[in-house]
Parts: sequence; structure tokens; C-alpha cells
Amino acid sequence: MAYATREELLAAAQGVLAHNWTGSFTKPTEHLYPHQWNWDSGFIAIGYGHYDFERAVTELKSLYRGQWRNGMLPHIVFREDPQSRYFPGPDFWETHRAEDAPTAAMTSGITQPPVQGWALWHIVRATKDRRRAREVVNELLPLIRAQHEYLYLYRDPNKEGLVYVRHPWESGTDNSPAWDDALKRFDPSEVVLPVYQRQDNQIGKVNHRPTQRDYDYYVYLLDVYRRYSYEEGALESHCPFRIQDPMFNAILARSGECMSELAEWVGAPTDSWVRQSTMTRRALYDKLWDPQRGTFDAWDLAIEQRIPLETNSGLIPIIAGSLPNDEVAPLLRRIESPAFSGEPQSPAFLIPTLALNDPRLDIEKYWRGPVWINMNWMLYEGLLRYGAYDTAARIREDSLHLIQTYGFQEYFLPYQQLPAGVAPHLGAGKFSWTASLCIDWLMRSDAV
Ligand code: 2M8
Repeated sequence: MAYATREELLAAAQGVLAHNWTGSFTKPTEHLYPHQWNWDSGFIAIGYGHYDFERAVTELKSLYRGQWRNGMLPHIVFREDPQSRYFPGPDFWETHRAEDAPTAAMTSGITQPPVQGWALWHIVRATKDRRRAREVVNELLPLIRAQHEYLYLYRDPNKEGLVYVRHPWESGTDNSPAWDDALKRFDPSEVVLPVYQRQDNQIGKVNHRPTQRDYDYYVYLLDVYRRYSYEEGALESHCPFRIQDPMFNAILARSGECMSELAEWVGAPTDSWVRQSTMTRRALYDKLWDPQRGTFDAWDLAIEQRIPLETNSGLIPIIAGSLPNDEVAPLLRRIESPAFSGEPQSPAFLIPTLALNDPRLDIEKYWRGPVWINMNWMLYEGLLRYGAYDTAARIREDSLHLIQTYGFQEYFLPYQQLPAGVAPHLGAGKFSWTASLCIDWLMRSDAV
């Protein structure tokens, strides 16, 4: 056990956030990710919300410094750091080519799952200072509105309430097997790739990180954006990767729902929030739900096809209430089934990134098998929403057990018995969202 008691665990979690705090935002982790990441910051703010409201607010506000004029909230806001070895850095993104990029901040040119409305709702709920909370909501509301407007305006070409991601990095689940087929359609020998030097596999372990071919594809897409100066109309026609991801859309719907409550609370208009989040919640069910398999699938807009695959992203839409109460049973059965809970002789911690019986499972590799704390936390919230308290409690207990035993890792092995020859520590250590969501589980008043 890395930490003997839950009290020690809580103190250590706050210590991780203090360690990664830069003065205006919190790095996801020290060496591998030395800048500010979009959805990381949302999750991080939720932890701070329990003991330092102002720091939570600063975390969110500092992210919006990077917001583009068209509303897009970039996936990375870079900070000046001569020590940083992160690739791709601002010079590679060349966002100065984009008309809408901010001049006061250096950013990437893509976005990430829009958790901020949901995070704001959590931090507002956790503070006693209602006057200050109201002030913060009034300040952030127009920025979050612009962020959602951007997504519905530019990423929902069919106006069906489902927005698409245009890069695996936008999904947050970078090398998920859900993107494999799109990646297979790309032939690196047919394009001229810019010269580039990866840093991630020198800082992190090679067998935990995406493959070289994955990175070639990531860089290829980035080069497409640069060539079209990030112009939305051009990217709509020229970006080969356009996928409607169930998790990204569920987060959008949940954030929209949270913002409608906050807007009502401060006396601001609620119509657009309600209309958009309802549309997305319903579209998830109508287009992406598969009742037979008990999961939501992604949809590839480039070839107009469902991507049938069992990932934990496919379970996340319960956060937005996308299933009628009497139709949630198949999804709950799926979580309890050997696919996600393991066999009696090889039990798993909830919840692996990919079904354990999928041939593409790789228990050490990034988004292709390990347990991630932010995914567990979202699923926990969804399970509470449906009153599935036993499974929710299992997810919380598994997560806290993993962190207490192995520390604040970026991700964890899914099997309860360590397979021979596999080291237990995966990804980076002292990882911020692992710490902040651990804090939420330890401090929230409605924990089960
Ligand atoms: C990972 O992604 C970045 C690119 O955005 C990377 O590998 O360099 C993902 O796990 C992503 O979801 C996360 O936001 C980011 C920072 O923690 O790291």
C-alpha cells in the first residue's frame, strides 16, 4: 500500500495538485504533459472545488485565456517553458495562420471533450459562498456558451445534435481501437509527412504509448489543418477524420444540462442550453445506442458507418440521461459481465478501457485496456443518476483501492492479479486528474 489510510490518501492527493500547480493552472503531470490541457483542467477544478474555490476558478479562467474567437476551446494552452520537451509544441501547430486564434496565448488548433460546464456546476455546488459563486457563473457563462455554440455550429454538419471530433486527440481517448479503421485508411507512403521528433516515448515507456504509425497519422492530420489555415469550411471538406464519439457528445449534453441549471440560477436565458442538450441526449439514444450489446457506438461520418466496439466510452452516455430508466439494464449487465468485470479466475478492476475479450485489448497500452480514473469518475456519476448504487460503489472502491495501492498513476492495469512480467505502474506518476477526482470521491457529500 502506498498510503495506509484514506486520510493519508487525501493529503497526498492535495499534495499532487500542489506539486503540479504552476501559479495559474495545474499541469496534468510534470514531464510528459507540461502545459495546460483542456479536459484535464475541468477535472482538476472539480477536486479543488472541495477545498479551494478560488483555485478552481483560476484553473478554469486560465484555460479560457486560450479560447479562439470562434469559440473553440483549444486542447492545449501552452506556457512559455524553455524546459518543455512536449511535441507537438506551438511552433509545430502554427496557429498564427488561423484567423480566429488568440494573440495573447499560444494554443493548439483542436479541442477536447467539453467538461467545463459540468465542472463549473460541481465547484459551484461545493462552495458555501453563494454570492461569489454567482459572480463566477456570470463571468464564465458567456465563454462556455461560445464554446458550445462553436461545436454545434461547426461540428454538427447534419444538424442532428451530434458533434464530431476531427482528431483522435480531440476525443481524449487518443489511441482507442475505435479509431483503428479510420487510421487504416491512411497510407503514410502516399503523403509527404513533415519531419518531426516524438518526445512522449522518450519520457514515457514505449510499450505504454501509441505506436509510430499512430503518431504519423496524428501529425498528418495536424498538417492538413495547417495547410488550410484552420479554416472551418475547408476542414469540413478536407479533414479525413470525422467521428461522432459517444463520450464526447455525452459530456457536451451533460455540460449543457448543468449550464441550463446554472443559467436559471443566475437569471440568464436557458433556452439554448436546454434545446441543445436535449437534442444531443436524444440523438445519442436514437443513433448510437445498441440495446442488444448494451452500449453506445461511435459513428464514422467520413464513411457513414457505425463503429461497433465495446469501449468504456460507449457506457458514458448515462451521465447525460441518454437512456430511458427502463432501458438501462442491458448497459448495467454489460458492466457486470466478464467483458468488463473479468472472469472468476481473473477478476478485473472496473472499468477497463476496452472489453477484456476483445482481441485488440492491450492491458498496458494507454487507451487500449487500462483503467482510467476520469472514465471511472464519469461512469460513477452516470450510475448515481440511474440509482445503480451498488455498481457505483464498486467503481469508487476499485478506484480508491488502485490509487491507494499504486499511487496517483495516469492509468492502471485492469486485472486484479498482476500478470507475470508486467510492471504495476502505468503511464506517468503524480497525475493531476487521478488526484483531483480521488479528492472528489473522498470529500463529496453524496458518495456511495
Ligand atoms: C493524453 O493526450 C496527449 C495529447 O492531447 C498526449 O498524449 O500527448 C490523453 O490521455 C488526453 O486525454 C489527456 O488530456 C492528455 C493530458 O493528460 O494526455
